[in-house]
Amino acid sequence: MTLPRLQEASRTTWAPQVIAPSYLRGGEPGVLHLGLGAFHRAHQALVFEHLLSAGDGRWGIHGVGMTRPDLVDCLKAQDGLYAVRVADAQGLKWQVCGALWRLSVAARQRPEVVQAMAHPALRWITLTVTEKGYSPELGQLLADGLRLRQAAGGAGLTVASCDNLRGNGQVLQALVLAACPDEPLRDWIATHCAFPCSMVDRIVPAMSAPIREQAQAVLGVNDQAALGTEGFWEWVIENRFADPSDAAVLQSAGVQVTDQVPVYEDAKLRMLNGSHSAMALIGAVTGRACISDCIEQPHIRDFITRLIEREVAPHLARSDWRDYRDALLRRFANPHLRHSVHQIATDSSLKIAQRWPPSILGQLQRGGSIDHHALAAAVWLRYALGHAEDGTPYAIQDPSEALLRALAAGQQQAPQASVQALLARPELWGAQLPGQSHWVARVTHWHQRILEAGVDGAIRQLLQEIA
Ligand code: CS2
Repeated sequence: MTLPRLQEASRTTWAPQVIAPSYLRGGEPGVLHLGLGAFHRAHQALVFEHLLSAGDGRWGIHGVGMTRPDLVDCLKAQDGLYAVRVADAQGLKWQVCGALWRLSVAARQRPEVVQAMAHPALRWITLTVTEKGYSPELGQLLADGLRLRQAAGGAGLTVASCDNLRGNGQVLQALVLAACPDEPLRDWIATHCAFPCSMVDRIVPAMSAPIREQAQAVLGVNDQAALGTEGFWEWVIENRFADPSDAAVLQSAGVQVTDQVPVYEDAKLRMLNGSHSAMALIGAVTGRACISDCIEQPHIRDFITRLIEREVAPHLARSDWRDYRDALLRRFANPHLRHSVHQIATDSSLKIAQRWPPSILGQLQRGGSIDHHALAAAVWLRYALGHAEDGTPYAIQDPSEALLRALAAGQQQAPQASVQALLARPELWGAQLPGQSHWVARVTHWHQRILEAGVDGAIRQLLQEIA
């Protein structure tokens, strides 16, 4: 039997336990979102959905896919609707999100996206374009839109980067200002627009066939854009808005508005994302498919716990980091998520510099252990060979794939030279870490252990040897 597609027209057939939009959808969106990946749809879109459901119609989203038309076409065929399964030890629920009111693809409809930035109803632009999206082209797209808005005499906008980059608001503002050719536009942006920094947190695996099948079974309709996520979410945003009254509105939906974003950002990037990158590489090389498959191994759990406690936490200002750690270990173990290690290992060359070096540098400065991060870095070199320890090949999806493969190729014959070549690259590690001899020595040490005993063997040795 072919089921009807998830659409407004099939509403009457949705299963009754599904949480559905209860407000009138449509009209002019107040938010333009760039980067329509799974994360946005299961995080901010649901915050805006909450506000829309509470009767504030200013938060409808014009969702813009940056390059891939397939997802946008799929969502268009579903009137912008998609289901989200929220599942963890606290329970399981399904929600259909109605916040996407309009859809475009930037690569296909650039003029439409630029025009949208000038519409009087627009109040916010949000972005989840991933680490590699912060290109001059992105700056130009925003600068072109803001120029049109300025020319039309429009009000300023809040432009919020929500990617896993340190100081993401400042990074974005600098990119936009660099793309503005003239002083008056730069002045207008500086005076009227706000670029708050944000820390966003929710584990949202990429779309998958099992979730689509479950959506079909539970909802009774065919949803090709269904997503799974966890109950936990945090959005901590800097108190810097084009319209200051937005602070209270966001707070009413559970968003934390603060001047302390770096405190949360550092903890999240180094504890969650830093552990994620380490486990992703370990899992890929040892043939474990998901983060939960890694963390359920006692030696990996101990390794990650110690990495956080010994090498990350001493450099954090987030005073409740222990609670965050406990929550994280539970979140990693969530059996519903099936969060693929290869998804997280994607673009490691851009992610790791945000996630590991601040802890390593902090530890070097205070003379503390760097062995957990050193072992993780050694696993990265092993990962770059492109096959697991049992010989199964995997794809390396990374803009630096060729470089990584070249650095990794000689590691059996000339291990020390390979480690040194990997660690010498400032584009992978930032400016300060390359050349730190103790760091090079420890990565060389753990790399040798990996060659001799495999990744699991090396982790067990570390746990035994470093009390
Ligand atoms: C992950 C993040 O793919 C990755 O690099 O570390 O997407 C992570 O799941 C989120 O930042 C959680 O908030």
